Amino acid sequence: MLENLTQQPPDKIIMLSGMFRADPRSEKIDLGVGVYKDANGNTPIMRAVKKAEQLLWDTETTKSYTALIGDGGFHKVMADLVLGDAVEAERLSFAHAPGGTGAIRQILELIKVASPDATVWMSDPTWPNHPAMVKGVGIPMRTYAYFDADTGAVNFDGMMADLAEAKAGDVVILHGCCHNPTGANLNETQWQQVADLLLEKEAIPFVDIAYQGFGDGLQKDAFGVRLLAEKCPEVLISASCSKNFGIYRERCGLVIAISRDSENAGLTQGMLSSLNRLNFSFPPDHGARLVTMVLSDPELRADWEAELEEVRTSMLGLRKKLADALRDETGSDRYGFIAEHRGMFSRLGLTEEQVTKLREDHGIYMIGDSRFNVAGLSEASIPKIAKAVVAVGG
Ligand code: PLP
Ligand code: TYF
Repeated sequence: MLENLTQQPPDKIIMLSGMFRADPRSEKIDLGVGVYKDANGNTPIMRAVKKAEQLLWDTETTKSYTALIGDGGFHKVMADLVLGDAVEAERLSFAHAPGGTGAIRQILELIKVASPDATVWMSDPTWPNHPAMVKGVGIPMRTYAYFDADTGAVNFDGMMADLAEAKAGDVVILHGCCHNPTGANLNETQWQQVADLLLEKEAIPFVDIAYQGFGDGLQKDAFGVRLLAEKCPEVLISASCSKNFGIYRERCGLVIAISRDSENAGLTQGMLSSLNRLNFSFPPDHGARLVTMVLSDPELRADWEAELEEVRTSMLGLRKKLADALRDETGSDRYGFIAEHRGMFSRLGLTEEQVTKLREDHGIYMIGDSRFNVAGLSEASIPKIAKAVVAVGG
């Protein structure tokens, strides 16, 4: 049987991490996979998360199962974090899933059963797991224009023109903030226009929010998702706790579905519960427990918010320093967009060959589309990176 299997395309981001680890050069620089790193290159456990973990060790009395959809306390704190008071609680349903990726998968399966004829739209470009998973679930997909490589900004006219072709019942994936891979984001007016267009077309927004707090701050990063929640009768949301709580390997993500009314929310809740049971029964609890403790305890929450703010501002500082260094090296402002972008990523706009040269000749690792992880930069490496970019012709 197993000899019938065919070779599957690798995840290019994960493959690059393997190549980096295997590189013996001590001066190598990892700007690949989207994991936060501090000034020493470590991915720390956040202070409040560590304290919650210690508290949990002292107070946890059972490891018995939770519920198929995870713990209600976790749903509540996360709904509050992501949505604030944008929508009545009775219209919400939830499913805790293994990571934001797991939440995306569950949403796609929900779409497949609820609306077999729907097309799922995604930005061009987007996180490679979006098309891979949509294809894997067997849903037709289309892309909408998103990025203007010449200016480094959102190609908003192109986006609106493409989305105008969405049919009633189609689902449109939007990055809640900190677009991966481009770092270019919608402004508040543009979010309004997208919301109005989706309402007019009766298309359903699916907001993937994986970096809340990494862009302009916890509240501002939720502007788009909250606006859609206020305006649209149905919204699907996948929220990841991997980055903003630094609990990547705990696999903590959440489906939040907004239905038209409480009756539909009950139906949605039933299906989400069933989908969890069919795929993995109970979700992993540890990460969700930590998130719930941090968000419920005023002291832990304040410390978490403070540390998240340190992370956010340090990435903004690194963006500015790289943009400045590239301006000095090139004598032009063509990399100025790096300081304007938000989140963990931007694309330098290099060719695949130039990216390969950066890796082979300079030990600088970034994704083939020239996406780099801002948190992988450091004060020490920025001048070297700027010189190398110019040396490869960037
Ligand atoms: N969505 C986007 C756009 C991402 O970049 C990521 C990656 O971190 C995720 C979702 C989900 O990540 P995880 O499954 O680690 O929570
Ligand atoms: O884009 C990134 O680098 C992060 C991490 O299959 C990631 O979102 C990368 C690949 C993957 C899962 C997570």
